Amino acid sequence: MHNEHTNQHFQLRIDNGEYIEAKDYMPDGYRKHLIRQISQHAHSEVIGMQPEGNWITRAPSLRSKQILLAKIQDEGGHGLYLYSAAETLGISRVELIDQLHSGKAKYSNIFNYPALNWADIGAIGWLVDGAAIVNQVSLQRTSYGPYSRAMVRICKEESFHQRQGYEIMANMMKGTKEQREMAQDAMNRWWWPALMMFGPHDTDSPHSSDAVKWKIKRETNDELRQKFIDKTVQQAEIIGLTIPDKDLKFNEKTGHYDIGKINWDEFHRVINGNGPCNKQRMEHHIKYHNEGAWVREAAEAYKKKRLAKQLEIA
Ligand code: BYC
Repeated sequence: MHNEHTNQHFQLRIDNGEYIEAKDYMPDGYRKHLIRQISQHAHSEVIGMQPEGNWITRAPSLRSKQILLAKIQDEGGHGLYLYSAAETLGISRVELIDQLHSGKAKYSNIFNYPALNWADIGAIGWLVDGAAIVNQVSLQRTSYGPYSRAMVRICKEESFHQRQGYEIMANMMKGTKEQREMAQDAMNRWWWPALMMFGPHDTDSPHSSDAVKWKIKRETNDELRQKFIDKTVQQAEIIGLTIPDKDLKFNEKTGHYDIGKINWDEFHRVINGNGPCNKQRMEHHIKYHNEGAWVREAAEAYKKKRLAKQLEIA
């Protein structure tokens, strides 16, 4: 009875557009959904550093190297804001990383594809960050305060990332025949996985109905995917790239672009551990996590020492 009453009050607060803070009452399901989503988002930011990190030493100019470095550093920072937001819900960083390493926690499908050449760095910035920002702009108004505030900061940096990628693609499309072919090839490989980033169709998305009721999601997977498609088709046209979808068509009635069928078998294969790079991504993360153990131990020892000193002074 007591819980029913508090759940009703919680829902009223959500319906009134209030933000929920860490110490406020929240139903278990709300807390669990947030821990799952925020931690998966954090893991995606950090794992997402790998395909791009591979190209820092091979960037074609000092300018592009500096920009790529800054972008990848931002992503590490986004991971930190998000891990911190997840920790406010009562889970530790150690548990979150364990869930990643054991395969219990997912990360975005997109980072299980390889970045084969410089055009892929353009496609990642333009399409992957472009898809991410459409989702994240919407999440700025998510109902959990710490997640929402992390998103506001992340979005400011993310829009620069999208432009970094679009600039690379636009420059390649102004280049030689080979460069234009490279850009189109990257577009062909990244387009469909980028559309999958928004998750399954609304009718097949088990978590969506609670997420919408609790205003964790302010727009659904399909609504956000459509926004991304409408925006990106026009950007592709401007620089002369072709969207690799023979069924793509502007629908006069709806005012949106219709697309062909997404390969959901591929999506499920990839998010369940069997994409082209899943094994490599996880091995890399585990290796460097283990090699960094001494840094965590040193930080912990320093914290204890400072605490002891403070107690001594007090
Ligand atoms: N990849 O019921 P659904 C970035 C899973 S990184 C993998 O719709 P939900 C960047 C889903 O987890 C951007 N798994 O779930 C970084 C669930 O499985 P579980 C990352 C996916 O949570 C570096 C199942 O499918 N952005 O910006 O309501 C460089 C059913 O799905 C995916 C975020 O994480 C996927 N794409 O909705 C460049 C945004 N989609 O957990 C860029 C925050 C679905 O039951 N997250 N699944 O085992 C969200 O908005 C939501 O979690 C999603 C999915 C829309 C992704």
